[in-house]
Amino acid sequence: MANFLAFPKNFLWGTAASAYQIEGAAQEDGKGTSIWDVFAHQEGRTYLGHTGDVAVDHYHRYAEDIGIMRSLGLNCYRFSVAWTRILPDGRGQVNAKGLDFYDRLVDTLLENHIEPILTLFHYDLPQALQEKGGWPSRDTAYAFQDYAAVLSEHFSDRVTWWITHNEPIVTAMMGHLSGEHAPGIRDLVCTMAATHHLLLSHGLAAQAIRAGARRDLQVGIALNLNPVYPARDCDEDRAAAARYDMLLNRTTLDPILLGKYPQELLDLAGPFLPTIHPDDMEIISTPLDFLGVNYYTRAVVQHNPDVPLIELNDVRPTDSSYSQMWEIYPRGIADLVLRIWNDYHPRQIFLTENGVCVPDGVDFDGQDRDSRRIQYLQDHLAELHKVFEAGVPLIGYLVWSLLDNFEWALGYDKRFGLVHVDFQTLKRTIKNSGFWYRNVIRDGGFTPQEFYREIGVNGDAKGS
Ligand code: GCO
Repeated sequence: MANFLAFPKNFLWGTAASAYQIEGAAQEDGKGTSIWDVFAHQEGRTYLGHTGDVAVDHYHRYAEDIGIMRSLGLNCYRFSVAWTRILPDGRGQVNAKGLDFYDRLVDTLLENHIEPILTLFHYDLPQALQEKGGWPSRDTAYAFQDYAAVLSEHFSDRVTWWITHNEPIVTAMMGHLSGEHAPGIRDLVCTMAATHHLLLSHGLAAQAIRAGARRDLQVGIALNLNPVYPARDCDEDRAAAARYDMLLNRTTLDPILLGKYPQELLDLAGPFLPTIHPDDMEIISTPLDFLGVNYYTRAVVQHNPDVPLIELNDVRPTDSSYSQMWEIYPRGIADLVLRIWNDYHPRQIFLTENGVCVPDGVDFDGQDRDSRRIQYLQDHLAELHKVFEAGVPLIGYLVWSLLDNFEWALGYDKRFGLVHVDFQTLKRTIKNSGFWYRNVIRDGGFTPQEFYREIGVNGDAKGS
């Protein structure tokens, strides 16, 4: 029989979410308009024109949702603050009703012994700042610094855990290069400028959060990182993998943890970077208490001289398993965390997102039998357990997400929740994965089991 995999007593077990994806109440209590409010309403931007206007109505149902968290035994919960609820135009006058909502949220979490983990920015930039240039403009970084000071001043008496940005490379790339996310720009110069200013704003905010704090805080950032593997065992593909790793991972890791951009990035895209001021790299590399890692999948790439600039393309291994969005590759989480530890030695590592979208729904008897999700979470946690054994200071794990929610351009078509949400009635139903996670938290670990085994086209059982 397999062994019980035990996690430390003080391990942080929780879930993660973001404001626009769950709150709804897009026009309520003095909230300003964000770039996602605008973008989702533009024709053709999201699946079937879905928007976050109502989302899963967490703004009104937060108490019910915290009740669910408590019933699952979560000891922490990561959420993001909508900048436009606090400062409707991005800067200037503070909207007291916006602070009130997050006061109610934070206080109710604490009453239920759930540690709040506050993310300052999860893609929903105030539209007023977009109109002044958005992230490609350096001024936005200073506006973010002021916003961080307001939040720290108000919440640092109760909130210990702070995350400046969620996945800045996604904001830069999907918002400014592929245009799949708000603000829907497609321009390399804007992308590089956004990258630098997002990083700068991270450092400025980290400093502002600590400066306004009334006690010791834990300040970090959440990066989406994908370990990159060569498609074939040859020098060209290995070089392509190193190049892609540099773009996806080192573009943010190196400045934040080493205080410099990778030389290869400067060689490749240097002319597209904005002016870097003398102190910028020092600000960007302000020491952090933890590094947040969001992991979902790996990348596999091959050399391709026909692709401009990067000369590579990604491939989908045929002998693997897939969710509705990505390859399922549990080993990647251990490879990634070990690599980050070896190359960068952050003080602590926090797994700030991991999860999967698979088709699931409520059966006739009211159960949601999402065994593929349970298998995914179990296999990733089992890999993470190895990382402990290697001595990496891993402090917590957050499932994306508690509730099914608005998956950006994919709208409500993709479900990531431990809790099913009927998007018509907004009824919440805990899925089997939610009950499984509750047991893991209660027991401080689990004995690996088989919940779901895929059958390949030739009828053989497939390993995950
Ligand atoms: C992101 C975000 C989340 C996503 C999640 C699933 O990765 O874009 O952090 O908002 O919903 O990662 O794709």
